Amino acid sequence: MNNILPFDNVNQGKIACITGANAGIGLSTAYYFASKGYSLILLARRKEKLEEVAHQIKSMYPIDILLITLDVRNEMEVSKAFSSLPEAWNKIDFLLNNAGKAKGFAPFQEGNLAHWEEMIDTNVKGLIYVSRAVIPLMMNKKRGFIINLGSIAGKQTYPNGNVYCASKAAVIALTEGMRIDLHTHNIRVASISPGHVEDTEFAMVRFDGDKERANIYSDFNPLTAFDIAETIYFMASRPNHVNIQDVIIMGTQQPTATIVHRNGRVE
Ligand code: 8X3
Repeated sequence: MNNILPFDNVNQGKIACITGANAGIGLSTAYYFASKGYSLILLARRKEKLEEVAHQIKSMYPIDILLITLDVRNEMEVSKAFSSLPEAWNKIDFLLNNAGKAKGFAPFQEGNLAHWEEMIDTNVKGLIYVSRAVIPLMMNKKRGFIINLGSIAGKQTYPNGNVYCASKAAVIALTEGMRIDLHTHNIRVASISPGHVEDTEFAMVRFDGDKERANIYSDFNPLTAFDIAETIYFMASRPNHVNIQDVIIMGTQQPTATIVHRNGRVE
């Protein structure tokens, strides 16, 4: 799933922190930033998988990696992890708030409360907890860049998307709020909102492991996690006076959240 990039040490000494680093866009971004010489702080819930990810990345790129196993929904764990970072790791340059999920796809009147709590706790509250813990470190450094993973769902509400769409609309609002409050601290804040992205766990999680329902990418050419990682790196690698604030990125066959031209894998 990850295009192999040659190593370039252009960001030596810089630290990028990525949440939800075990899969999909987070994983692809971890590889991408590693290839560009960043040291990585990788956060995820599954310890063994995270260790395997770090092992694979290190086998390809000579960078340092710090692993933090936690659930971003746990505010105590999040604040403890960031307030007790080793000295060598507490000057974070870049944060990708990627941890997030969709659970369920039903009309609001039939929605599952547990699914809603899980999405709000992860997509909104988790992002708030991590940002609140990382921002003071960036303020100490008088520099930083935060990219929040939005979604086309946060820009265009679609049928059955209800609470997921609301959670991603909140990500966009939080991005704007953080940007307004942090610009005087020389901290850039931006969001990226993709449409359909394959080679992620998104559809399988949304449809609770139902492979048939999750088979939503085979009859058109969606974005890949690599496409998003590449764009995130482009945003992050602009000069410090440039902030690409808000990116909507869609596959060519998907002009809106609800329209997909399912006429095969057009290149
Ligand atoms: C993922 C994209 O359109 O399935 O957030 O909501 S979509």
